[in-house]
Amino acid sequence: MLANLSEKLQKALGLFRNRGRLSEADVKKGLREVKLALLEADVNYLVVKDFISRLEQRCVGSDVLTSLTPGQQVIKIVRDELTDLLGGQWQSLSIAERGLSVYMMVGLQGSGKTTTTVKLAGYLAGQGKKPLVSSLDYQRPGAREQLAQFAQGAGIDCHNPEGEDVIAGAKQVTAAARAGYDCLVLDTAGRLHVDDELMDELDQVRQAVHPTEAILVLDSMTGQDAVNVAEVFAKRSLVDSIILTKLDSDTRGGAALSVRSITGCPVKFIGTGEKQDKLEKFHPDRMASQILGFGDVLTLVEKAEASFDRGQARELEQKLRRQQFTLEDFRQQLRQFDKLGSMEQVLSMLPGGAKLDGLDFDQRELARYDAIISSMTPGERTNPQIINGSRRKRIAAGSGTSLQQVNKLLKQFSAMQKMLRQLDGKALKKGKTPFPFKI
Ligand SMILES: Nc1nc2c(ncn2[C@@H]2O[C@H](COP(=O)(O)OP(=O)(O)OP(=O)(O)O)[C@@H](O)[C@H]2O)c(=O)[nH]1
Ligand SMILES: [Mg+2]
Repeated sequence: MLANLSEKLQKALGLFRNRGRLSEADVKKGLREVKLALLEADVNYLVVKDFISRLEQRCVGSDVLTSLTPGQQVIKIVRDELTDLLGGQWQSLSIAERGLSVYMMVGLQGSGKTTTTVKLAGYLAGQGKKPLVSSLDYQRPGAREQLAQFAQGAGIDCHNPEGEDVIAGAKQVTAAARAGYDCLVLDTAGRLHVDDELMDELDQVRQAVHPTEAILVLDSMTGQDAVNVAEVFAKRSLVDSIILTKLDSDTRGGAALSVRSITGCPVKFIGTGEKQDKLEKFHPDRMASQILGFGDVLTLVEKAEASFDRGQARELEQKLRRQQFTLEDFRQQLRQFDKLGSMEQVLSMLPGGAKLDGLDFDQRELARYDAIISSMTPGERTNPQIINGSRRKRIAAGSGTSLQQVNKLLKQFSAMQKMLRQLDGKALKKGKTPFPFKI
């Protein structure tokens, strides 16, 4: 996610890392690189200007440069400010105090409203709610039928209104939802561009149904345009919160970084794929960590907790922190993968994981890996360097694989360990961590 921006920012922050002393000029130089990275990512100019000037004020400030670890302090400040820019804390969906909660999805054509309507209903169902979805898209032929089909595929109830009047339809479905559901997600029509007709229609629907939350669905790939659209919707008071879609695509990231600051509305979820389960909560702090290359160990641990028992999850967390991830742990992970997600997803959440792209793990090889590791002795699993030529042959024969396959596994595992060690190798030996905060 946001790989390009992340790479550039990490490079800029590299100017601060492992530096014993920093002058004011060094800080300015580093922050200039940060600024360029943000502008290239299509982050709104005013947002960048403001962000950099806050950073400058805090970094050049009195006690940072004279501290023992100025580089680390600067990196910590960048992370804190980026978290703030993205909105601080994750904000959950508002829920009606009494009766039906209504979520009205608005946005331009093709932004992902219909897809996200069903995803959000799926999320609500996962929270123990009983959601209904309904389409008020009278604009595009077949739009209502499309929602009905998506909903059916996801096992979500759908009730589309009769007739051809949007407002009457909105009232009709709200009444229907009150009868047997606790939340209603309303899909609406999109337009190619923001126009008054669309705004007026949405205004009327809003007044007719009094949504608990009007949610603007924004295509993050449209960058600065998405932010302009959001600004117009926010000015017309047509939006309470935002969902950014298509963050899995090759987006430069400008919308993700600017939209909160420009509209004042929180981003609550992100869409990370076309499929129904690709809706994630937007945690500003974790996103900032991931962008700056500190990984998202928290999300990984949460996922692990959801699929393993708590004890195992804590153990994994400890091992990742202490960098004692052995082949034995690797094998246990392989066995949990069905529940945990793909290797690629797991790697992408480890610090520096995005850089492992070239390693090319093949999901279909996982069973073979399991067999190979099972043919090793416990000593070999904790200490793979003892696996010499004859041991490799024995392992290949024992697991019914080839020498090349054993070599490939060992090579991949060693690259993974090296990456984990590189995290803070030298500094760890000296007994201190290079991170200004715990991962
Ligand atoms: N990669 C990716 N594609 C997405 C995501 N969300 C939606 N899409 C795709 O974007 C396209 C448009 O999505 P729709 O849900 O139909 O968008 P819409 O806003 O309802 O469009 P209109 O009804 O025409 O206004 C579809 O091909 C979706 O599969 C996402 O998070 N990631
Ligand atoms: Mg639609």
